[in-house]
Amino acid sequence: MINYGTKIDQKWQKKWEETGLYNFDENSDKPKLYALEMFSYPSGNKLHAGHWFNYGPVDSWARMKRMQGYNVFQPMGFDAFGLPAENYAIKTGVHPKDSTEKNIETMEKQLKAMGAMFNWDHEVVTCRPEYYKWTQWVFLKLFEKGLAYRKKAPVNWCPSCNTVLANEQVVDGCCERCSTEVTKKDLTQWFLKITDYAEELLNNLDSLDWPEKTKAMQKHWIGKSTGAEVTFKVDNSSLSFDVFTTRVDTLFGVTYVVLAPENPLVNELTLKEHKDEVEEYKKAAKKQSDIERQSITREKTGVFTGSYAVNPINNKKVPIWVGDYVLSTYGTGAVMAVPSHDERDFAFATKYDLKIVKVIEGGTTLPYTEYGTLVNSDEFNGLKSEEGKEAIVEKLEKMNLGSKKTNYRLRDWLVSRQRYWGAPIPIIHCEKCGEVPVPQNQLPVELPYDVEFAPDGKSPLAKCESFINTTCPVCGGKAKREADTLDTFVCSSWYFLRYVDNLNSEKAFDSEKVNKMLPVDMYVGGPEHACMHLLYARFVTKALRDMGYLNFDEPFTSLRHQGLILGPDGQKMSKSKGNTISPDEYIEEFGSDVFRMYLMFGFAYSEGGAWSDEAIKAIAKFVEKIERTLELSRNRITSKENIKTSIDKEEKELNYARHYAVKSVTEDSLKFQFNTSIARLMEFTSSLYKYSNEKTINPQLLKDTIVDFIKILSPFAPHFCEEQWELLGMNFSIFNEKWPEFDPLALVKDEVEIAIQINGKIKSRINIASNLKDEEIKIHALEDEKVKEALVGKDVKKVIVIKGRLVNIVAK
Ligand code: ANZ
Ligand code: ZN
Repeated sequence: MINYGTKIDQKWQKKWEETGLYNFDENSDKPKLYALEMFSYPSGNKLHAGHWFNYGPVDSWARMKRMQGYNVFQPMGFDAFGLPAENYAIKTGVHPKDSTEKNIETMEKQLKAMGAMFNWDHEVVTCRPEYYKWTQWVFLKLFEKGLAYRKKAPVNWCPSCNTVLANEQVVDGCCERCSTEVTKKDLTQWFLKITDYAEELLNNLDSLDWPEKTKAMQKHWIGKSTGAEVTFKVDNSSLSFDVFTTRVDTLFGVTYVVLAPENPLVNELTLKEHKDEVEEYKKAAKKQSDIERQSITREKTGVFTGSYAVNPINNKKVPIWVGDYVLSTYGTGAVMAVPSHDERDFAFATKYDLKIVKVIEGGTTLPYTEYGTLVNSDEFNGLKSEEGKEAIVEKLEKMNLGSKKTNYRLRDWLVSRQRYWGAPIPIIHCEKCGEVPVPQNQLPVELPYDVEFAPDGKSPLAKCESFINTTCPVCGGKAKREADTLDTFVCSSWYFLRYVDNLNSEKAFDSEKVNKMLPVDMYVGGPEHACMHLLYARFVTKALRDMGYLNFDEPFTSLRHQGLILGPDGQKMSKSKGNTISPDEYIEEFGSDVFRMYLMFGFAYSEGGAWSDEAIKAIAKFVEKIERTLELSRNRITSKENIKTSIDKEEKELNYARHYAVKSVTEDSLKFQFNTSIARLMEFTSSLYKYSNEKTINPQLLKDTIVDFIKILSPFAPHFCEEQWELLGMNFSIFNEKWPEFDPLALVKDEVEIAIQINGKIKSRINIASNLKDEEIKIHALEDEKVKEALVGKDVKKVIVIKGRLVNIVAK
């Protein structure tokens, strides 16, 4: 009889649900454990192998934690707003709300078939008004604190999605979603002031148990850089401008300055005879993306404005150029150029025949970009770079022409989207009162259903008269609603808070409840979220903390990333390549446990790899072997024949296998090393099988051992193990049992197995006490029956003992 598969799955899933086994008890006095997997996007493609790889192993981990005495909270929900549903609607005419709700229904069923301990009564769905009401509330709180603002700015525009993109959504100059090349557009947009938290977002990274690579990516994205701002006056003019430099020690080497083409000063500075050329250059620069402009390999270009600036440290006049390698969005949009010590400046100066003055002694060739000793720098000559920086800034400060300055690469988060399927931004524009927040008692600002959402670059909501026209909450006059919707990353920047208190209709969440349950103890999801979701969630947490709603600094204490499951051909799964694996068919055939165990055994969790049908079949065979073994063990335990009460060599071996497995499965699973955990369970199964076939057995020991065996297997094969637990005559549920602990003494082997070779070929194996001396081992080896037989007619020339493992006999 086969005791795994969908039938067993359903039996136990039903029982778990009926008995409310996994219901979260917020009043439990056990320590809390918040295990969270990144929620899914409800797509028409249903759950794929990647979802299972994300959710299954984490559920196993959480089950182990539950058995170790934790009060586990493991909620699930849907990140339901966003472009795919809208694009699907444009293609098929099915309204995003309808397709999304339908997809959620299917995916909920699939997720339930997984048999995870999800707390479904805490589910959140971000596109439902009862959720986005509070997303709007979060936005308004940020607005109140000056952390949400509107400004006209050159923004990233995807001409195919017809919407703006956050910097984080531009990958190598292309739209993260559709890979179309991103252009720049001047638009008035909403931003969240994540930059206010740049320093804390950077500093707290060190305290997090996160993958180092992810921390490094965030660090780089935040991009802290310490230097100085230096003021250059424009010669023969009252104008001046600041430059940001990380190398103020090279100030004497400045031979020209460069302004970004977008810098508003350019118009004022450019002399008549240079106007045409500069205008043309500006136009051309507009077409380039920031990424292209920063490319190291691209030839540096620029034009001269005709004006000069004065270097504050030595009063030398230097020409002012316009060049697109200077970005308007970084620092001050102006740089002091030091061709002798900067690659880009060197290339530029060489091309346009500008002066090059060496001011740092160190290397043999120019540009020399390392630190060194100052030369050609008047009173600062002889100082080391670091000292030079300090001394020069000090002098600039005295003249009021410079100071230390820290810059960040991080930009404010652009959150408005000109699309339909998102949470409306809860702001009303009044001619008299300006931007007026929608009062809290009028939330949610509901997303209207009947809207023409085909994208034409304008917000679909702007065309919906009944939505857009309203009255001003302050003066009662005619006003218009904000027509843009929020980036879906705003919805997901706080969902982990709402899970705890998802039914609250008075508040986004009860602070006391949330402070008790958070931070999330273990967060698991894809690494692609390093500089988006994970950064945004940290920012919103800190902002809400500063408003007094939360008492913790970081949302996710520990973070793990799952790897990617590839198609059988080793390629990324995709419909067009025809290499996708649909879990459903495998679940139908093997059930959830085999599928999950295959994923856990077949791949290193953080790495993933190529799918293999053979390997999943091997796991099914393994489960069958376990089943046979346990059946045999049960029969031996209940049979009154061939039993003993003593603890002999066989019992010691079994006991060793048991405690070794408990130890390694516990330790490896904690480290998310599920593949080695299952390998240990395989070894344990073999030991059990061997013992169950012994002539005489110790029934008590065997029973204790299979109790532990089923327990440590249960997180990996939850349905199967409930069944086996029942067959053993134990009480429901195994998941209320305590996780076994290992006995270190059982792991001290007092006997070891030694292989005996004759002329390099293994002839026999013997068990001997582990503390024997080499001479004693030799005697045991030579006395072995098989060895004696093999040595008949031969002379022993030499016996070599290799410590505790092997005896090699050389004989002729
Ligand atoms: C003079 C200098 C001399 C520089 C030298 C470097 C080496 P990070 O580390 O990324 O902060 N810079 C400043 N603003 C810029 C902008 N808007 N667009 C392009 N480049 C800009 O880099 C800071 C350095 O990048 C600054 O230091 C400035 O060049 C340049 F031997 O100033 B440096
Ligand atoms: Zn008004």
